[in-house]
Amino acid sequence: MDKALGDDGHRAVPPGERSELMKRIFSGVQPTGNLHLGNYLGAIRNWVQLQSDYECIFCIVDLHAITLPQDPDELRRHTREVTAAYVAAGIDPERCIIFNQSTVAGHSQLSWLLGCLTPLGWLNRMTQFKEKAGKHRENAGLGLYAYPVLMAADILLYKATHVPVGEDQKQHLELARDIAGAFNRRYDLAYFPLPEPQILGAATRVMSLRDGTSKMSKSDPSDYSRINMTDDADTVALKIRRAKTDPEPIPEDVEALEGRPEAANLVGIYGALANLSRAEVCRQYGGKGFADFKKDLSDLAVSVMGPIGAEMQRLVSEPGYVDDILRRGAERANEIAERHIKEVHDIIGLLRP
Ligand code: AQP
Repeated sequence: MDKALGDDGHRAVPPGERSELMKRIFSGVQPTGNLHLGNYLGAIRNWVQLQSDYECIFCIVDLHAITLPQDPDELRRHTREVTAAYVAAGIDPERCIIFNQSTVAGHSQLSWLLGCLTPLGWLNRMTQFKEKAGKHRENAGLGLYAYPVLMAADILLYKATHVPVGEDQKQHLELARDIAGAFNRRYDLAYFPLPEPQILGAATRVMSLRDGTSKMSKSDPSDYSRINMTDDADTVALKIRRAKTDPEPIPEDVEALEGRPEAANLVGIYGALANLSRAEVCRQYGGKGFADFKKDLSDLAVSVMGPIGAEMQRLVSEPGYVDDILRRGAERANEIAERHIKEVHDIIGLLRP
């Protein structure tokens, strides 16, 4: 094979770029309020572990948030709150780049460029659009429909190689890979790495406390469906006490959780918080009723989430400190983004006179 060609037969990137392609993480959370245990266990907690092995870029994806209507003051407040959650959970703003998406123009720029080569058929397959647009599809905004292209741009703008997300984002990640491949093929270059999803940890899909068949979500109208990262100890205990279960005790054999979505969810949450497998939790609590188990679960949830929630509240009360983190993060992100946007313009043939 021609040395200038990559493994997939396309022209390889210059050697100087290689080191930059090695191990870079990009991920984000929408500042849409009600940050919950699912966001923590499925995403943020895993990022804390990754920061020592990867160059990490963690974004507060405010442009994604506005694909649905947001109150401007609430949007600003939630943007600071997500930033505070990252830092309170243990993400080091010196080591990692933390910024909000709208402060780096490259996200919107690359989104347009990638949108021009994304077939509508690929977007029509996205299940999250169907869920969020609901029955009134014709009234849904173009932004909501094009959301996965912006997400591909978020990742590819930094040539991120790995993307740690919860299971619900898997389909969007696959699309990002397809879009990267389409760009590389169109210009016969191995320019964008194909980003690898990292669906990590024991709680890749935490379910609602009210319905074990739907995921815990910020937008669920019932606050009893989720444990918010800022809930106090009494609220956590109340929500867990009221969490839906079934009349059967916890089984000794984990297989017997099959067909018991609410029981499986609570056992899963306990395991994720205690760093135990579901089988280990079943062995420990097998035969016991949910009343005792729920008491232990709330104590555990409060002991893990309480200090993080308290630190979040403390940081949010210091908006100057949070804004400094975002400002510095935006400068660092822009350095990478502007370089890559220039390269992409050159590849496409957009003249920069
Ligand atoms: N229930 C969940 N279990 C595990 N991981 C989850 N994530 C979200 N919900 C769960 C992961 O959290 C990260 C940030 O998610 P997001 O804010 O970008 O949006 P989302 O996936 O749409 O999350 P929500 O909370 O359900 O918001 P709404 O209600 O607005 O849709 C992602 O890595 C996600 O996988």
